[in-house]
Amino acid sequence: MSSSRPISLMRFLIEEQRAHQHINADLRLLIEVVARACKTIAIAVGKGDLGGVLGEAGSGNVQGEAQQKLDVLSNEILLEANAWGGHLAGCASEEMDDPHPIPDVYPKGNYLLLFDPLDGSSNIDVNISVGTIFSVLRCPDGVTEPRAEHYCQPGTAQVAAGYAVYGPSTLLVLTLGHGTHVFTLDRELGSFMLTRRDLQIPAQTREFAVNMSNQRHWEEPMQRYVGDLLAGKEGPRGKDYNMRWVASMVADVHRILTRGGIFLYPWDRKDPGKPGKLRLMYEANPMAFIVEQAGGRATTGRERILELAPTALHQRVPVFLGSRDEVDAATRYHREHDAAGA
Ligand code: P6P
Repeated sequence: MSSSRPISLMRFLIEEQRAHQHINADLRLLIEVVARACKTIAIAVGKGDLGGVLGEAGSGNVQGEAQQKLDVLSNEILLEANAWGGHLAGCASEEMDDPHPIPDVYPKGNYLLLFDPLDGSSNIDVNISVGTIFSVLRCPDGVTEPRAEHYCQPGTAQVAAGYAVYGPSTLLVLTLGHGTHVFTLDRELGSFMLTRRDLQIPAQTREFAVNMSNQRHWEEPMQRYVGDLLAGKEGPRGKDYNMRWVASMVADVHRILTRGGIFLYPWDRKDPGKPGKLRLMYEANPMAFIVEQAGGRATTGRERILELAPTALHQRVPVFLGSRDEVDAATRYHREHDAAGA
């Protein structure tokens, strides 16, 4: 077979296992099982109205959000796929209040899997790209029944992270701590094939992603930062910017990984009790790991996301991530504001 053909996810993982000590058989199985679950979710998402799975499930999740039928189905697909392999000590999901133990009938492993089974699900009924986000941690030694506090590890403890984006093509973007790599689902083979190895985000950008309808609720440094972007080449940044907002984090982050940009979801006064909209453990941390492994940055506007010490499984956090120089600029606005007020 010609060497120009892309290699499969399985071959990539086996070659990574040979080349580095950071991946073992259980972690390889975990990634393959999650990838297979994402293929099943892609099929369900792709059926749309024909699958009878659009619309609300009639239930709510711990976030207080109405669950879509596909949210619940995607969650079940991931739980069932990961139950029997003996690679996990437990799972945690945006869609479940508490961590989900591995059934006693199956052996347990040393990894913890956290996921947002279907991110951006409010876009499903209008046929906009959605995705699955996942993060992998080690279960603390000696813990056989992991509780929420055992999942609350800093993002730097992640051994792997990835997302699937269900768009015009179905992609799996993955990091095992040695670069960020893109796999495209070959629907005829039914396999994810390596199409981009060691992706690098452009350090600079002219594109930002934010929900502008929240502008009046932002704190001063965020107002000033975005105001300077909108001022364009006549303003302090000296260049014109473009704006995109899909309202599906996976779609926005994938565009940024591919062509550069900055994703912004800051704290706002709309709900002062919430430190942000996005969840740290299964949205911000995995995306931050992926972005940093591609040469980008991810902060809260003040601190590196991966170094945050989590206090709760479903805690929220402000998110500024993407092109290195642009995230540094946005973070500088916030730090200078704080220093002036100190
Ligand atoms: P807004 C989807 O609900 C999500 O969690 C992310 O995927 C997305 O980036 C964000 O919320 C969109 O939020 O306030 O623009 O609807």
